[in-house]
Amino acid sequence: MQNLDEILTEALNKATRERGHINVLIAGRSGVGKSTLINAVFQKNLAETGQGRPVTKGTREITKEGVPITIFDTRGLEMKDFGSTLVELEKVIQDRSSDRDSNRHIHVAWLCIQEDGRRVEDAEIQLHDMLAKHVPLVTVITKARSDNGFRNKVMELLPESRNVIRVRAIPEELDDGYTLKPMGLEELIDLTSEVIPEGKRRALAAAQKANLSYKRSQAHKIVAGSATAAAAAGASPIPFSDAAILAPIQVGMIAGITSVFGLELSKATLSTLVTSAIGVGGATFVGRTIVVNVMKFFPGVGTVAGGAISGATASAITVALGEAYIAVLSEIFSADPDANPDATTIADKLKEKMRKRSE
Ligand SMILES: Nc1nc2c(ncn2[C@@H]2O[C@H](COP(=O)(O)OP(=O)(O)OP(=O)(O)O)[C@@H](O)[C@H]2O)c(=O)[nH]1
Ligand SMILES: [Mg+2]
Repeated sequence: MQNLDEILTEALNKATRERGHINVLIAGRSGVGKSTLINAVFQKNLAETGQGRPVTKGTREITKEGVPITIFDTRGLEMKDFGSTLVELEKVIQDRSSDRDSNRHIHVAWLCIQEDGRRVEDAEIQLHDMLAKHVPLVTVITKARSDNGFRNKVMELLPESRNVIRVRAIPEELDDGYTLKPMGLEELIDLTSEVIPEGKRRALAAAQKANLSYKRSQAHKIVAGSATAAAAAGASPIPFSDAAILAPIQVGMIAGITSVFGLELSKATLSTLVTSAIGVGGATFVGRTIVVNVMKFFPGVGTVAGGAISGATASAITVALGEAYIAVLSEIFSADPDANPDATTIADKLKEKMRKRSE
């Protein structure tokens, strides 16, 4: 029989492994808005507050503890020795893509060109040619205001782009008092998701803050997977005394959802969620207590028929728990994409949400 610590450790390891780490290369001339875009799209003002480390003369690698992304911020396109920069960069990309650990590959590149100049330079075309040879390339037209056919021109000149997206990373105030709202950021995440390996989507969901629906859709996939696992566990009805076998599935699901929403994946966080939201007291029969308490929260959802839990019930209570948790996190992050809620706050809201659902 597993104790709580073992259940939590297993759930955390699985969630961390399945989330993985994504590497995004963001290239463009100085001043096109790369740092602004990074801060608008990813968590925690990565471009300003992240740890930067030079990789080549023109490229630095930015990371931040707890955010499963590494950004390769590439500039120097306007330098005279751009040719050697390009060779150096290509070598970095090739070395990484031959690494056996897929968490080290560069998974996608964003080539940023600003709309203002309405020009695509030679250096940008060369960079496009080189990048597209090795990684999926998305071209980003930054500081978008009025297209006037520029996007078509870009598609013509940079034909290997998997997509060309116009974005405005920050609001722009016009002289007459109008303000243009940010645009294109959600779409940039959706289109990026389409070109990266499926195994990197959870890391993308976790690292970004611009697209809440994307986090939700990744979380729903986790719920669906857990529901299937729970149904399989109950394929021959689970005697009530063995309900504990569902606990790792449900705690694993909570850990997975926590991870795609970009919250800290620590034992302390997960432990607070499980103990205070679901209510787990003593150390004996923890697994069963978790499942029994979840069932108590959703009395209408499934029943213990003849002293056993059917596959349908096991799956239904798992879905109810997962959906309640997604709803709580969605509310928190739609109120504030930069929210940094502590585990106790989340646990209280989850308990409240489950109470409401059970009424
Ligand atoms: N209006 C408007 N201004 C923007 C936008 N994105 C960036 N800027 C401005 O453009 C300037 C340059 O932006 P950065 O993000 O520093 O550009 P960068 O590409 O990181 O520049 P380097 O780090 O020098 O390579 C800043 O003044 C930004 O505020 C945008 O979407 N709209
Ligand atoms: Mg910058």
